Amino acid sequence: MTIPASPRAPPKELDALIVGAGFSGCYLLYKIREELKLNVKIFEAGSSLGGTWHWNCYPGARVDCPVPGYELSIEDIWKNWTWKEKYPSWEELQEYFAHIDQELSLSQDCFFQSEVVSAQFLPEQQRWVVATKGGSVTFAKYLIPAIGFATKQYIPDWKGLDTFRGKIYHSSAWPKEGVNVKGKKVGVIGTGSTGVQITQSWAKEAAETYVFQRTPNTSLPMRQEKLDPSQQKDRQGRLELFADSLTTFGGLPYDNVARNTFDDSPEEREATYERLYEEGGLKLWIASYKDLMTDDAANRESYQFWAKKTRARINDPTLKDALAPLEPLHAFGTKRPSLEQDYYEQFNKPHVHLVDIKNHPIAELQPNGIVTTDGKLHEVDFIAIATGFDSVTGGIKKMGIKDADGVELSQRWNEGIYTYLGLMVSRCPNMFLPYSAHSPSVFSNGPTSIEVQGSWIVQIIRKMESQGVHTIEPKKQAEQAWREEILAVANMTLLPSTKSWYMGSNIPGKHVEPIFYIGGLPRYQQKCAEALTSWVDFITV
Ligand code: N01
Repeated sequence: MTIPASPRAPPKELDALIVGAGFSGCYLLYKIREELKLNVKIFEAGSSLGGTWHWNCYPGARVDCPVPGYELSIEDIWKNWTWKEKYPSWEELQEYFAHIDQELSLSQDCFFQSEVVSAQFLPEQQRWVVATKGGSVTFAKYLIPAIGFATKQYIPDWKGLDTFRGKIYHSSAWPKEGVNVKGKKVGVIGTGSTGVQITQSWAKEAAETYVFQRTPNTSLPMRQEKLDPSQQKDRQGRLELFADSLTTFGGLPYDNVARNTFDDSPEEREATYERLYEEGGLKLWIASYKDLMTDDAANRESYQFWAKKTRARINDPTLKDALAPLEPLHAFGTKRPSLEQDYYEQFNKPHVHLVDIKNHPIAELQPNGIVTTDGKLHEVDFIAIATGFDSVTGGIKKMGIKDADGVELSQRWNEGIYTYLGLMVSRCPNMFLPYSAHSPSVFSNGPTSIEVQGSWIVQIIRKMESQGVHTIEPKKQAEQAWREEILAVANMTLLPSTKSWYMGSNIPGKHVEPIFYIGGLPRYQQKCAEALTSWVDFITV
């Protein structure tokens, strides 16, 4: 689905300006337009709805949360939509966004290929002034950067990067028409969720596949299923699924085992792990014992179960140790496990090679390949860069947000992120940040937490409009309290012990701290509800 760039000029004045047309942008456009009747538009850098699913169209890209469930709960969308696979591919998700557009007529209020490059709050005018790359300037009372966590790619500064003569792509800037690697030599750099998915696809087509691994992924079996359309017609069932998802830690239609690991006997534990592993998806992580992420020994138990299962799928003893070592290299789940279908089996093929860049990092790129510090040249025609993102703060910086004092938000956050509920920021009046820092976003089913946050934003704007409030911003002490909650909850977990994008430690020089809220969706909703009952945490004008 590609909607041509709109020839219309962006409006000069708006009530609300949303940046980004992913799940949160679409949800908020619809709700603000239909329920609040405000003049609201989306500015989107891409050429269609979809957000992350517009950009991430690399081979094998698919979601790791199941459907039905990974979707908006707006009935006008799901009543006429049938999912084909339990874990939809990017192609199916793009079709889904085209369907959303058809049902809710969203693109009429979108300005595509309109990348926002600056946004500043003007105190005298009590509104935001927003500029796009194309040179347009728009004033808006409310600003909603709905830009997700993965807007800013991370590409390491490898020597010789621009000398490579083959084709090279970052995963989130993949050509829509695809890349034909049949008979070619390919390299995949990075083994996060993206690298695993690309490897799994490319290894089936390319003549030689080189996978450059620094840290092995703890990938879990996806257990993909074709879905039966008739089972998606149960209206009551769907309503219950959405309602149930709001009650679980991760916004998914299941929760964790309500016991600690060592409450069970070794046999009971084995049976539990076995069941979760067989059910597939992220369950061995998210639906496991409740102390998995807080207790070292408990975490180790589940890791060792995973390693045993995974090693059994790999033929070569050296590869067993490289892909699934007996001893964990980091606590299980503190780096996001990818979902795989036959990732490990690829390494049993003679044309698939694992390159250890932990011990021999990439030294440089040359015109015909990648050289590692042991002096080896790995000749390749195509390279997939799957090194991830400068999550959240990279995107905020790229958007050039300046507060009421003219200070860049990214600069304010250089030594630590401060938000109120992961939704608002002091000195940034009337700005709301869905699916951003300090929110449950990446530790939850995306659309579920987006709706929790989105409906909070709609409620607060409604209250402002009905009470004639011009501006609202959180007090500094309210921000401080939320930061303390973020840190306290994260410090109860094993998360800070690992270098990962959850902690910002994947980017050289970035401030290391927990970027997201890991206290679970029910507690988060309670905090959001409390904030709406009184205005004590806000400064209003
Ligand atoms: O990025 P990552 P990603 N030299 O940061 C390696 C979502 N997502 O794009 O672990 C060599 O996880 C790095 O190594 P190490 C999902 O939430 C979802 O894969 O730092 N290698 C790592 O292996 C996911 O978690 C899906 O040692 C370097 C990799 O690059 C998030 O997006 C699919 C390096 C980066 O992994 C990000 O995933 C895809 C260097 N200088 C993405 N720097 C779904 O399935 C980094 N690496 C829904």
